[in-house]
Amino acid sequence: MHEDLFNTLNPHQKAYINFEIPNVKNGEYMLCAFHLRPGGDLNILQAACETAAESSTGTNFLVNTETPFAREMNALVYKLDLEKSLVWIAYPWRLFDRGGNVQNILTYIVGNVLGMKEVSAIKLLDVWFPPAMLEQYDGPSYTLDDMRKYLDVYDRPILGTIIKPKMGLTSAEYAEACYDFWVGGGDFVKNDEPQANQDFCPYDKMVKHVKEAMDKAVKETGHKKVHSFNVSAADYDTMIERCEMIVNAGFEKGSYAFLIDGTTAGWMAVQTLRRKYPDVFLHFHRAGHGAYTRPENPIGFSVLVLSKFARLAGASGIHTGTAGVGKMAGTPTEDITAATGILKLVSEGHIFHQSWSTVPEKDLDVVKLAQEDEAHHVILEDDSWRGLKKCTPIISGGLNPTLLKPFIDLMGGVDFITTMGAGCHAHPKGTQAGAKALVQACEAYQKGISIEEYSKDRPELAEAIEFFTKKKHVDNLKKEFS
Ligand code: CAP
Ligand code: MG
Ligand code: MG
Ligand code: MG
Repeated sequence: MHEDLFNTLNPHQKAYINFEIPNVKNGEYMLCAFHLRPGGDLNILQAACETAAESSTGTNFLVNTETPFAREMNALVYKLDLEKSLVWIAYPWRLFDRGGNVQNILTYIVGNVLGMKEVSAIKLLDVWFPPAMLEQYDGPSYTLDDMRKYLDVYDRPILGTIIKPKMGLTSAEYAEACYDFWVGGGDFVKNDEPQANQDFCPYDKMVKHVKEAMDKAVKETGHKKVHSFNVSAADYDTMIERCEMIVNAGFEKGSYAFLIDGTTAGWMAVQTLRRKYPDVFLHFHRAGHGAYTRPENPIGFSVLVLSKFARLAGASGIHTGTAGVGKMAGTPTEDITAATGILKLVSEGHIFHQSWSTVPEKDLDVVKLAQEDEAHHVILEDDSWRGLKKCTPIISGGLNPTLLKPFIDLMGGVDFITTMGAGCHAHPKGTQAGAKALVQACEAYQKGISIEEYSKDRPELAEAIEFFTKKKHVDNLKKEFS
């Protein structure tokens, strides 16, 4: 197969290819599928082998220090689709740092190779983990199922907001906005991704005021509430200090989550939080991911790949995008594939069929597990040894109550957290009304009634429809005439 291309390979490149691996899914290999275009005067197979070399044991020349064992650790190009410019590479996962380290894997497969001259385009589209490898990684601990239990919220998305303006409120003003959202009926409030210890909103004061606001809202509504605190920081000690401040502020277990800016704070921060606080919802915000994932970006990796590694690392949830419904670039193919890929126990990726069970797929147990999972039954609560728990899609970015049903219809389910910033705080009658409009939009969905119909005697929803539809109309007009 591809004889003509194979004959162009030099001995160095030939050490990183094998179209005859008897069974790539024998458990030895983590599999990657790249969209790849060659650089310089290389052909795609030469570029693919150079990529396999640089992303495993090699460099740009065959070195005299190579040993027969080292050669066994070579990543291997094992499949090629010339038409689509796709390349499949198998990585002996013995290459990776033991002890379940995710940053080490990414340093290999989307490290130097993204900067190599031998490629002009390289995007990791999908990755496949063998069951035996999954055993070595933490996976999520505290999940959406635990949050549902704490909030007593089932059969609908968790309704959340991000406090806006993104920055600039004092801690008291910030907490006031939390209170307004919670008494308006919202479940979940997150810090925005840059919230930290700014002089006008000191961290300790923000935590204290949020606790007061939450206590007040729980008392008045009779419902539990959750706040996701951004614990990203300059260093490990400061991050832990922020976590401990929250843990010791008197919050009930389950009423707080830790948010981490995973792209800018790094995978070590993500895994540190997962290991130090397994009983806290670990909220992965992905600000900065666009540099790698935007659909039009030829170099980087897909939203699905980012999200799969977040599940492997043990994030309880990660933002997976609004599939183009909201303000961020994204498509159903990208964002819904990512969302279902990390939520379910067995799912179809862009290239690979992935089971997150550590029981071999042929085992009837997995089939039963997957069916239970589809039925949204809690199956890995006590017996997570059988697989990696669900990682929650967090759906945010330009959403508002009128867009809830359109997204649910795209997602094909309600097992996610949605956070609407402007979608609540830009409501003409303010945050509480914004929250009420979101709750009403969700009620309408659950009752199978259109929001227009349902808003007839619900002014908050009616005003949201009027305001956000008009705004969208104005935006479209601007686009037309710009
Ligand atoms: C949403 C948001 C989130 C985005 C990130 C923002 O605010 O707070 O950071 O959701 O995008 O700052 O844009 P709005 P993604 O609801 O006001 O847009 O979820 O795609 O990672
Ligand atoms: Mg396990
Ligand atoms: Mg934000
Ligand atoms: Mg069970």
